[in-house]
Amino acid sequence: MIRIIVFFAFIGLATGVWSAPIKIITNNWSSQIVLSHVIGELFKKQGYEVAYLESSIVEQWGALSHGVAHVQVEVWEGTMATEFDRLVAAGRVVDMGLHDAKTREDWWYPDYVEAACPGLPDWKALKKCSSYFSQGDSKKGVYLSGPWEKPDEARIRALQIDFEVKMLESGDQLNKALKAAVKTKQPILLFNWTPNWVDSRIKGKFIEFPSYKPECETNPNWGINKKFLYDCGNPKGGWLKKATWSGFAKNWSCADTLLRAFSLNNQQIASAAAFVDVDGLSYKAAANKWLTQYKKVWQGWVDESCNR
Ligand code: TMO
Repeated sequence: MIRIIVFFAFIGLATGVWSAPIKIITNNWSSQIVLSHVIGELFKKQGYEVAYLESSIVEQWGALSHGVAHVQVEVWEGTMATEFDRLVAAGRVVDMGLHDAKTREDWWYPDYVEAACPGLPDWKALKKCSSYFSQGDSKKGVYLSGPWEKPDEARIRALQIDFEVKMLESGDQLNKALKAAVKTKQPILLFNWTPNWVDSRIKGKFIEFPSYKPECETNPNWGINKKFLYDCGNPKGGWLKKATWSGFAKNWSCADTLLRAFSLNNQQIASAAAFVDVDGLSYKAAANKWLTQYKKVWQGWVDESCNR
């Protein structure tokens, strides 16, 4: 019996089949989850075992730093740069390079609201028409955020606009709120990002806050409010990167090479989101559809000597 176990253990080691699974982080918006499954399927083609670990973007950094999780396919500048840069500098997390995509994450509205709030997309228009975005008895405007934005309350305070934040739990909840509002042309101001399914489906704009500078978040004296931080928007034309645990390359070298080559443009990421948020596919089915549609793209990343 022991001999048989030792024999199979040896086969397992020799083929890599029994090595530890690569743990891929899944967050709470569609493109990230679909693309996690896309890279997972490609790792499997290399003979690796794959597991998925659901995490918030706050908690993922601890998991990546300690090797509890190993891969993050979408690190967005607007919401994640601070922690990412700090951990890369400390050698805890590896910067696996850029996607081609240029990103933006910020307050956003569908174009029909402009009729009731002249001056948009300039943020100063929000000073005059906050009540248009109110709900119930309150006169305060309501801004719907997801669980990722920078401190919105701090921005509201610094820019002195009469808004309150209603935080939803996921991209899916934001999508539902947006789709419902658009159907009946209700006022809505919410967190959105690009690339996303919204890009090709709903005409709208980001609010133009004062331009982002890193000092806006570190030096209260910077910007139009001399007392408070966050008197600016998120970056425009932001970067999108991939990240791994520091031990990744040593343990899974073919996967490391593949992930470095994995680079998507805006359209490729937006369609990953649309397969779920517009077409209603499951994340897994969306990943399979994506792999079929973009076969030429991903075949270019695959080192044939790594495939089994
Ligand atoms: C992190 N996100 C893409 C939802 O802004």
